[in-house]
Amino acid sequence: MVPGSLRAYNMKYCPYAQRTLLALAYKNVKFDIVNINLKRKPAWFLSRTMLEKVPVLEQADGSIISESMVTMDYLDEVYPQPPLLPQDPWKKAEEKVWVEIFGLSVSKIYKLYNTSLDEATKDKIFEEITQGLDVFDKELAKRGTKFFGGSQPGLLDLAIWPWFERMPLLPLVFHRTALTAKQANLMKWVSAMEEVPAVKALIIPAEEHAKFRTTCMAGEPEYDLALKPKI
Ligand SMILES: N[C@@H](CCC(=O)N[C@@H](CS)C(=O)NCC(=O)O)C(=O)O
Repeated sequence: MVPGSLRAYNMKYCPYAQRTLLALAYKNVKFDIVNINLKRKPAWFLSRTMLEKVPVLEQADGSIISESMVTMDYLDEVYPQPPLLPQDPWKKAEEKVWVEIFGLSVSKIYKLYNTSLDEATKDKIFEEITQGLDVFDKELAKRGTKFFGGSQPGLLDLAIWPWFERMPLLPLVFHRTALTAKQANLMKWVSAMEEVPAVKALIIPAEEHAKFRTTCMAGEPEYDLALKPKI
């Protein structure tokens, strides 16, 4: 590994790992990526992390940290520009609370991919996701800013983006949608996020996300999908 650079252990389609990559890219930190097959985790990976999940961030001395929010926090401390969090400790904490709220609402989207769900349960999950989106739409209106972080994206923007990148999967996989014109502030926010260079650099097209999800639902996740020849 290049001295002074970082290594991100990743799974290409993992929204949590994408948080770490977004923070690295946003702060222009040098890093390389090692993708892990999560279904057959290599022994060398398991021997290095007790949490057995991606993302994992490694520095040149071989020491590691895990958990997406921990890695984002670390990166924000060590590479303060551009900042992800406000200076004020209370406001900092509030932003992290919002990430938790997101975790309990919109990120429930993943429950939908359980193939044994009946239609009524799917309806209920869609309703919960919509309610969660409404909460974030209102919060953005209350803040009156382009991004949750203000005129530039902050921690909350980058931490929740991966789920919005995957929102266009819903029509592709379930033929229905959760984010609609009703959440006009969020719709505008999505367009603004799509123009952020770090977001642009890491974006994966909805069709590829959908293909990956389909392989997961079939029981054999295809982690190297994008490497397969298109024949
Ligand atoms: N709380 C963790 C969640 C990370 C997570 O769930 N990662 C998934 C992939 S998206 C994982 O590595 N799962 C391990 C497995 O599938 O065995 C974080 O925020 O980093």
